[in-house]
Amino acid sequence: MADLLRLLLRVAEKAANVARVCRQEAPLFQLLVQEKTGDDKNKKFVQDFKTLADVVIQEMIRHDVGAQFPEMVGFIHGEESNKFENGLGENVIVTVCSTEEETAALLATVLDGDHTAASLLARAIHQDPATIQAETDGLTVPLSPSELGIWIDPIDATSQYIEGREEVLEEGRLSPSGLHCALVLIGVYLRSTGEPVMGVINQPFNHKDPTGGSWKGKHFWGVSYGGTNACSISPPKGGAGGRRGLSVVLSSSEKPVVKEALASLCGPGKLAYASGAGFKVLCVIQGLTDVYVLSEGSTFKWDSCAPHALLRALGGGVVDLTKSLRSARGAPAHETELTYHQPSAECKGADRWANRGGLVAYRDCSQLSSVIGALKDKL
Ligand code: 2IP
Ligand code: CA
Repeated sequence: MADLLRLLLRVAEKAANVARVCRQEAPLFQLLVQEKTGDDKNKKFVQDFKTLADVVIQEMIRHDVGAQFPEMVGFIHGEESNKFENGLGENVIVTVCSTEEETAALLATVLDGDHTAASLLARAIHQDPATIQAETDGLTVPLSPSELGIWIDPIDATSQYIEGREEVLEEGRLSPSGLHCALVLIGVYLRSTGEPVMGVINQPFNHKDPTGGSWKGKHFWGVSYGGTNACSISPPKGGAGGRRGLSVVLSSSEKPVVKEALASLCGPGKLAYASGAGFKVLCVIQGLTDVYVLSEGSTFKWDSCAPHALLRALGGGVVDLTKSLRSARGAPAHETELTYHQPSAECKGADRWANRGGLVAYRDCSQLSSVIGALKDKL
């Protein structure tokens, strides 16, 4: 497990590099942002480029993990399909080839022959990332790769990534939107039960290097299985809300009835809104807020798996909101914690992997109970 964790930290850092390169290198950045002014055909092409950046990152992770752990091939899933239709209506399977030149040539076919952009992207994909320091020595978990599956979200909060507003993060303060909300999420689950056992989160745009002005990232990881719980960050101080009162983060598009019920539970100034599903869970992990509530089925397994594993390592979790409300109303008890191994049979396409009942992400069980109690008669 420690080997897998080290590999995931490395590939997440490579993914973060690709995300940074797409904003730093002018020919790629142009492709990312010209959507606003382009005509329809151009819009379609740029839309494709955003998807391409995601697909390339996902395939790179799949390639590197599959190379070191062949037992995991076939169990590495992500948001995107690698069957890619370019702006000219041609179908191309995007993969990472064995050499940078081959990858560049393949990418050029989906980038309308733009060899400059294709070469820049290929270089970032094949580059070795900076060494990631992680205190993983002595971490032993009795699981083998053949028991595990992976969910990848190459870039969560894509809209914030594209918009690219730069914020200076303040210690201990939740900053609701901006480039820092974009995250690379890699979650590992147990194939037999679907429980999330390991998560890596890379925040490619955490702060700017004061000397060179280039963006620097930050990474977080957690492992939780059996009696072993380990996390790169320590549980936040202050325990279960106590005197400071409960704080909650929501999507700005949350239903008014949920906003109102939680506003009266938390009191003034304790309700925050932020972008990015992964980022909101990260805010709970970091103790910037206590709970993240979402009443819609608008997140997916790739959004929640990685940060869920970190929350479990800290003693918290992520539950299905609808199931939790049902059991609070007296329905027979069922497992409410989200799992990652089974699709919803009654749905099609990406919806099969949606967290359909909404969710609550928490660090502390008593805070989860307060939230469920406040919403029990409202939804
Ligand atoms: C999105 C992204 C959105 C989030 C949505 C996710 O993933 O994180 O920000 O909505 O649930 O699926 P909101 O910000 O309202 O919480 P992606 O950017 O990868 O599509
Ligand atoms: Ca996402």
